[in-house]
Order: sequence, then C-alpha cells, then structure tokens
Amino acid sequence: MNSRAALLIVLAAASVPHRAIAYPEFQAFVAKSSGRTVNCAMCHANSDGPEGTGPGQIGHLNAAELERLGRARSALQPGQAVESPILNAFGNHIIKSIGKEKFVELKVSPAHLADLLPPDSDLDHDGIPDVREYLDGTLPINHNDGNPLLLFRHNFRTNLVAIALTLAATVCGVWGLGHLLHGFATASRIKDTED
Ligand SMILES: [Ca+2]
Repeated sequence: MNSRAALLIVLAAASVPHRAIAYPEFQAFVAKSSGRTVNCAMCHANSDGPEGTGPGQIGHLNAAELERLGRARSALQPGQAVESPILNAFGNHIIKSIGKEKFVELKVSPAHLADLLPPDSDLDHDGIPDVREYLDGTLPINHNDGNPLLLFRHNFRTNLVAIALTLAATVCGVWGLGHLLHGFATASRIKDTED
C-alpha cells in the first residue's frame, strides 16, 4: 500500500459521521466486579465519554485531531503508535497493546482484557499495575486513585529512607533534649549546694 492509499484510508475513517463508538460493556463489567462507580474517565479523555462538544470529545476536535482519531480507529492490529484524542493514556495503551480488532472482540468477555494487557505496565507509577486497577475500578492514570492498602504499601516503600531519617532525627532530638534538661537540673543542684 503506498502512502497516498494509506492517507485516503485514514481520511475516510476520520470522515465517518461523528458517531461515538462507545463500549459500555467494559464499564458495566468493571462497575459490577469492583462495586465502584465507574465513569468514562477510565479510558476516555472526557469523563462524560466521547460524544459532545467538550474538550476531548468528538465535536471539539480540530482537523489534525480528527486525523489522529482516524488513525486510531484504523489501528486494528497491536503495536501501532496511536494517540486518539478522545482516549486517555490508558485507552490508547489498550489499543496499542492489543489492537482495535481484539478490543472489539472482547466486548463479549470484558474480563479477559486484563489477561491481554502487559501485566507490569503501571502508567501512573503508583505501584499498582494497570490491569489490577482495571479490575479494581480505579483510574490507571491517577496515582492518587487505587486500592488504599496497595497505595500505602507503595508509598511507604518509596519514602522509606525519608521516614527512617525523620524517625532518627526525632529520636536524636528527644534524646538530646532529655540530656539537656538533665544538665540544667544538675547545674541547678550544684548551684543550690554552693549557696
Ligand atoms: Ca497504577
């Protein structure tokens, strides 16, 4: 396929009527499995989803963004460097990892998405893999959102040196203050004896 043909395919995909292709099956699965309220922000740029005229929604896209949208919709196979403007980093990560074709197939078994994504990927670097956040119904691109126990464990490990130094400084401070007060008391007793 020459570059002109490829460009025509991209433009054709971008010129499809601006009907959002939503996949509520995934949202419904995560909400049910996690027991949490899950909105479109897990995968989309706009928490209200792709339809509309707000930032990150189809009616708000300029020509260059529409072209990127067309490329993303044409990325049927994994490994393509797509950057859909209506998806967030996790949404684009899904398409890059498994391709659009496999993603659409998973509509009937959205739980299997977690089996196909890279197990060690942690887009927000909060110590909780994206796949775990998907199953937990937390946001894989928000390092403040995650299982509280896992977040605490990660933050404790990350800040262990600072915690140890603070604890040591506190102990030394208390120890030093104790000796200082003891010294004052001793000096006072000596003075009382001399008087
Ligand atoms: Ca994470």
